[in-house]
Amino acid sequence: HPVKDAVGRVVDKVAGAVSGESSGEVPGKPGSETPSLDEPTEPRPPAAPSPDQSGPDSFSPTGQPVDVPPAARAQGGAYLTTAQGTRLPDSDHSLKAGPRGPVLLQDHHLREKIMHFDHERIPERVVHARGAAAHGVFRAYGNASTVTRAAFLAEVVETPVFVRFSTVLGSRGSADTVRDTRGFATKFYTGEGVFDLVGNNIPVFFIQDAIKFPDVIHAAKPHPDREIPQAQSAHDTFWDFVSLHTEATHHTIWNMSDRGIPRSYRTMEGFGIHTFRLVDAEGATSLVKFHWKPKAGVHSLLWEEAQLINGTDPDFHRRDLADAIEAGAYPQWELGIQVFPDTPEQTFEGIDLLDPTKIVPEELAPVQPVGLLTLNANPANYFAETEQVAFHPGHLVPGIDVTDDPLLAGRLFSYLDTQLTRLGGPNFGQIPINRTHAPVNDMLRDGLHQTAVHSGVAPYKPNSLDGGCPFFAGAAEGGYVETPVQVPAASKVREAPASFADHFSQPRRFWLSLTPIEREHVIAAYTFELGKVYEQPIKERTLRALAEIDPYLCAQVAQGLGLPAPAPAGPLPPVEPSPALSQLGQTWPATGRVIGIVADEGSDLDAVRAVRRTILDGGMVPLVIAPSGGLLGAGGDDPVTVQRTFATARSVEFDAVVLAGAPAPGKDAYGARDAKAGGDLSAAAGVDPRVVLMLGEAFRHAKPLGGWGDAERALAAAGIDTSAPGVLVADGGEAVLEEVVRLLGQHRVWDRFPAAADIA
Ligand code: HDE
Repeated sequence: HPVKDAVGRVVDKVAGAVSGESSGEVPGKPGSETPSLDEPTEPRPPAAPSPDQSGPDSFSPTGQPVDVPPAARAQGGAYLTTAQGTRLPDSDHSLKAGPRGPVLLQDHHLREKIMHFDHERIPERVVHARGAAAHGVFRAYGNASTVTRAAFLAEVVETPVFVRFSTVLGSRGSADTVRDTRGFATKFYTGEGVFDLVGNNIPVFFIQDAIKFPDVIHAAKPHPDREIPQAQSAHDTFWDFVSLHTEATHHTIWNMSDRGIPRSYRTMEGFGIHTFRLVDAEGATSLVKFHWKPKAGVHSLLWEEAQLINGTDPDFHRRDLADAIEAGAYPQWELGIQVFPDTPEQTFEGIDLLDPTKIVPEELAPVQPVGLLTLNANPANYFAETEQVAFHPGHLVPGIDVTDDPLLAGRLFSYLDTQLTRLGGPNFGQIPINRTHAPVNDMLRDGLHQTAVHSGVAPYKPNSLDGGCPFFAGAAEGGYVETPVQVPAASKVREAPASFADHFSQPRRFWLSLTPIEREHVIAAYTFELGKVYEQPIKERTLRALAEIDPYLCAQVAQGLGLPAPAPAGPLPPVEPSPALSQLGQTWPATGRVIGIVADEGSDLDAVRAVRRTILDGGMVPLVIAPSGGLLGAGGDDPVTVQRTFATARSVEFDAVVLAGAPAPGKDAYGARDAKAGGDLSAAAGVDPRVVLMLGEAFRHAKPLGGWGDAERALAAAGIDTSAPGVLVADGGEAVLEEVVRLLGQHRVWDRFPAAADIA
């Protein structure tokens, strides 16, 4: 029920939300109790002409309705028209002087159609070009009222949001699972104006001053001569820059860790990076850092998986986000803040809060939850929403202010500026996805793509002709009043503060906080990336930086490169690890994880149905994989829809794989009959080789595996010992599933890795 607050904003009061706590319940969408990813096996009849002549309804690929607000509908009327609404009898043939004659210049429809098509593309983002987005809702717990007057945080209200995730380096059509930083940008449509939290999945940045941004991006983007490599940092110019510019060391080690290859956008943390200044209702200020904590846990891919996915499904993260939302497994994050006193030094425990290459360990300043984000709807149109959304760190609301972080200062200029090129003029705020939900009463006028028809004759202040309107709002009327922060008397200089000179103690802390398995991944990543570098001096310089982080890390990478390991310049500083930086060792819900069920006509279909239902009820996504598409048990009352075939499935799509065995052992299993019939595949021990490949990969990637019936035969064909960790063959599907779900809580069966024994 919309409720208006004191300043007339429409806000939704949330019943029962508890300060500082999440209820765990997902705001429901109608009919979501039976989510299904079944693809239609029967052709759908064409849509009947709509009597009200409205545009077609939007459907997802699995036939679920997509909500487009009526006001945003671009189509109306039953007939094809020109852009001017003139009905058309034909759109397949140009107007010609006779069927074989020349095309006539007077063909206005041809001219309009081709003209519009010629201009369909807009410049892609200069960074973060590749992205995927979703709509959702942010529900504040209200406890942040102690530090901010921003109503969307300080009151128990729901605020609509639009979130865009992205990679940084690749072009718009590049693959999703490259090693890169991920963007995590949230637009809050609050009653007091738009607030954008434009963050990343890594809490530090490559540079401390915005003036270096063109340098780091030019170095990281493909080489200017051949424009390769696409979407990756494994090349000379990147390592040249970061090895010369050692303030990038901290961000780089995060990139080389598992954080650089997230399992899913749903399993990423997000960070505002910069320190912001919050202002409460009395005007008291605090310094804060923003954190997004995924309810599904923080999980990553393995490097081999990431590489396979880039080929088999370059849209992996985009598809994963959309599928999860469509299945009703709504991704959720808690927004948390680390709060520091706003002292003149702007440091905390000796850490400079204005240095965006530094974190404050959570053990020193706990992350306090202040609200819950739920993504519950996919965009209806990629271009209109995901491509045209324009974020800006300067979109602020009363109660949230910026600090003098020199990186943030440059961003406050850049994000408006870039939209002029990308969206073609200063009126991009009028594009539906960018429109604020608060009333707008500005004095900005005209410009390219102006869609508003402004009334009044006096778009200036002071005026008497429009009655002096509109009026200024002070703090009492909800105005954005800048915090009167003292600026120290100083001379103009092009210099960084002395505290910005420490480039290695924090990367060292990060390294020391990782478990042995995670450290092995970091070593492998540096060795891979530097192995792709041609220039020897760049590798040597990077090894010198690694020596300042840790001698073991440096020695291992040096060995992989076949180079001597340098010694650090001096004794390494003592640093305390921060266990919160490790992704391992915690247990998470299995919600939203994808479980492949390998089945064929010989399988016990009752068991398949039951397991599928249990997976769905647990908020996970089951995908039935069979030799060919269509239905299993098509002749029976309750056939099972096949969602992946042996030709389209690859292990990397699944978090776990279970084998729905035949009740009676001894028959050919999992499509081997079909494979033999096809004559071009050799079936090992009566098991389709594609199943053997899937099981082998899933085992190598430490995924839970299980099965019932004669499943053991397929595992044996893949050379998998059923007594290995995380492999379970039982009598029935339910017991297997229980164990698989338990194992998914730790994401992978880490015991399968040699270093696992060392994990505390
Ligand atoms: Fe950005 N960044 N950035 N950035 N950034 C852009 O804005 C820029 C930085 C981030 O999904 C651009 O609309 C400068 C830090 C995200 O649409 C551009 C500097 C962080 C996105 C721009 C930074 C980010 C962008 C390109 C150095 C994490 C994607 C298109 C001072 C806190 C937003 C656009 C989306 C996008 C400039 C550094 C995050 C050119 C100059 C630090 C998530 O304005």
